[in-house]
Amino acid sequence: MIEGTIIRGRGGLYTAMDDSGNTYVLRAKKKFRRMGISPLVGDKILLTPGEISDEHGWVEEIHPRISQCLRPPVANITLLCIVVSPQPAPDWLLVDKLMIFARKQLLTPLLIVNKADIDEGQETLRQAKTMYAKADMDVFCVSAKTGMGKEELLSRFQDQVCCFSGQSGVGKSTLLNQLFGLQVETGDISQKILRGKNTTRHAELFRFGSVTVIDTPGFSLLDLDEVFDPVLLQDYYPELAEYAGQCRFSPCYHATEPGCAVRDAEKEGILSTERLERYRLLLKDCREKWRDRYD
Ligand SMILES: Nc1nc2c(ncn2[C@@H]2O[C@H](COP(=O)(O)OP(=O)(O)OP(=O)(O)O)[C@@H](O)[C@H]2O)c(=O)[nH]1
Ligand SMILES: [Mg+2]
Ligand SMILES: [Zn+2]
Repeated sequence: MIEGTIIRGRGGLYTAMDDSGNTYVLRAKKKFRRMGISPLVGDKILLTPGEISDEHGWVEEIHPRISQCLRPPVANITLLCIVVSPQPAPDWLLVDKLMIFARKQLLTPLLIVNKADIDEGQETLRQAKTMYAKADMDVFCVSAKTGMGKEELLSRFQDQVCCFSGQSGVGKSTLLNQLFGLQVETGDISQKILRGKNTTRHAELFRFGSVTVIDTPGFSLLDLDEVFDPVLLQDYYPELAEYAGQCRFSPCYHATEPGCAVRDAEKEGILSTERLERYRLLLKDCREKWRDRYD
């Protein structure tokens, strides 16, 4: 059997690559379905190649995952790169949700502000830096078009398995092409709705020396579908950690409680109101799901 990594999968057919760069088309053994597991892009596997050249082989074993993301569905990534751009305009709530997903998986989230060449006055970057200054999230500014900021990003990517994620049209595939000289298909922004057109349809993994990158399809809706105790939500906001135990109520949700240290810091302009308003929106959602969890 051969060790490989799944680089793409569609319609039950998976493509895996071995260390020498050979690729294999495979199907998953039936036992995986019984186990309720399906292979994901990024999975490390054991495979047997097809016996004749045009016959598919088999995914025999899936090695334990060091991380698993469901949105986008990828395995073993170490960095979740959230890409935003001035056009389409950033959906910061989506960014926050992706950050929460990343932190729940113990993955490092990282924010990439792309299209610096059309970001007048670097407004998107400025917003990002203000909102996430204390959120323990690195913010990179690049232009996939001109290559600006490319070197910094590449050095951060060394030895990492990075997954590009974010809205359609922000330039994830263009950035991949710029970073590695690829020619992945990219799309336009619809002038009517100022949104991307969902050009990338499937996750795909690329490897360049010690850097592994997965391109994924853009999306605009994301549910915090996992049900968890709403008091835990604040744990995914690094900027709130230093206020733990300083509020009058315990636990404090930092929503409307009096004597709340987080709200005080917000009023003093130490914490970002925009980010906290979005936190409260997610908190509300989280509370409703928690309340209805036995329905
Ligand atoms: N001006 C400018 N345009 C860019 C930049 N990066 C990407 N674009 C343009 O943005 C559009 C969308 O780029 P894509 O790379 O297809 O976006 P995507 O995020 O992969 O979109 P999906 O695959 O649909 O999720 C294309 O017209 C690109 O040329 C950039 O840095 N500057
Ligand atoms: Mg794309
Ligand atoms: Zn509080």
